[in-house]
Amino acid sequence: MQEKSIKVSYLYFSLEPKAAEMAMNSILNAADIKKALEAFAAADSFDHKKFFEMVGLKAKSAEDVKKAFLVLDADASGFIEEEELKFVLKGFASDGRDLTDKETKAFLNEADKDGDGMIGIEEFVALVHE
Ligand SMILES: [Ca+2]
Ligand SMILES: [Ca+2]
Repeated sequence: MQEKSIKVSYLYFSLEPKAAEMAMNSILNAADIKKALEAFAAADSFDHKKFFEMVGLKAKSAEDVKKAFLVLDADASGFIEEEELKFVLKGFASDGRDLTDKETKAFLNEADKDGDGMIGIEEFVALVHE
């Protein structure tokens, strides 16, 4: 199961590298995304609160945040799983870096309020607007 979700995310981002970026650019400003990705370019520097603020997602309505969630849920399972979270920056821009395991786990722990190991859509909206 775990292996399958890794493969799905990998395929999604390698075959359609621009699909997620294009969808995200319909919600957010590409220049803001670029700036935010540059701010967290160093490994283990990722801060989801500052990132969501910098890309402009925090200021968006719940409806727009849900649209962003659907882009990041690459396999359309209804959840952002740990393996999708690792590639979450590629959902904003195709050249976004992978999160480190440490960043991925910290991000998941912050977002996963019900403790099922995945980020549901309502958990994502709550996290972004936190
Ligand atoms: Ca998913
Ligand atoms: Ca959860």
